[in-house]
Amino acid sequence: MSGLSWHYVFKFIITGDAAVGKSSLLIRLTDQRFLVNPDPTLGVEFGSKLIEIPEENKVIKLQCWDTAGTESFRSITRSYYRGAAGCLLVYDVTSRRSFTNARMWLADVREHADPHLTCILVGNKVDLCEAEVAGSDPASLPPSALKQREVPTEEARLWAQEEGLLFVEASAKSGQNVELAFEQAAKDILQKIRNGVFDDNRSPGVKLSKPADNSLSLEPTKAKGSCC
Ligand SMILES: Nc1nc2c(ncn2[C@@H]2O[C@H](COP(=O)(O)OP(=O)(O)OP(=O)(O)O)[C@@H](O)[C@H]2O)c(=O)[nH]1
Ligand SMILES: [Mg+2]
Repeated sequence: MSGLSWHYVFKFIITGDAAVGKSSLLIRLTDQRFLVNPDPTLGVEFGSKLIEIPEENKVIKLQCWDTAGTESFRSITRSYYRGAAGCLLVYDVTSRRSFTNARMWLADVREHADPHLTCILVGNKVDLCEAEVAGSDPASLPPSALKQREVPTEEARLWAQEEGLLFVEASAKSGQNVELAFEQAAKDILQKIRNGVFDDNRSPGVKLSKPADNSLSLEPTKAKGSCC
């Protein structure tokens, strides 16, 4: 794949309650950084990243719209859902409320985005219950360590299954499973393209990098900068 820029461009949205770590996940993906005190997103922010799917021999350009979780921006952020091929639906594993609200975010996404959109439920901030994730005996942990998690993994996995969502727990802070979350969603979209569910002529969230000579393009299309 030397010299090749990308095979497809996929539009992604990142949604969920305020402060669950949506922007942090995107910054981790694009910049491999973590900010302890990031500014809340005002409306939407944009980030872009090339990811490689070696099993498919494909390079995908992810164009990600990171939306504000704050209610007052809802009408603005909804307008960015249109045509998205992928969605990261994020909750915070230490906040049951953010998990409960994920139902509402999902309903909103389904109403405004492409009906065939691939959605991955991401339980963020697992670093806060690291000892538990590492498989320590819960009885040996201090009460403060156990109190942190409010959403059991299995409960979230079950709900994701019922709703036809992919599922992963991640940490923007440690980087655990962040790239994996985007990769899993991208792989699922590739599968849908193969099955004819997405079509780059009909689906605005999926674009083939079109070459002049009918082989894959070696020239990047004009890069989009950060926005809003
Ligand atoms: N411990 C821990 N903290 C995190 C993680 N991800 C985000 N945070 C923190 O959670 C807070 C909110 O993070 P943001 O990324 O701004 O959350 P957001 O979902 O984009 O919030 P809005 O833009 O307001 O909707 C910040 O203090 C982050 O440092 C994580 O994986 N682990
Ligand atoms: Mg944000």
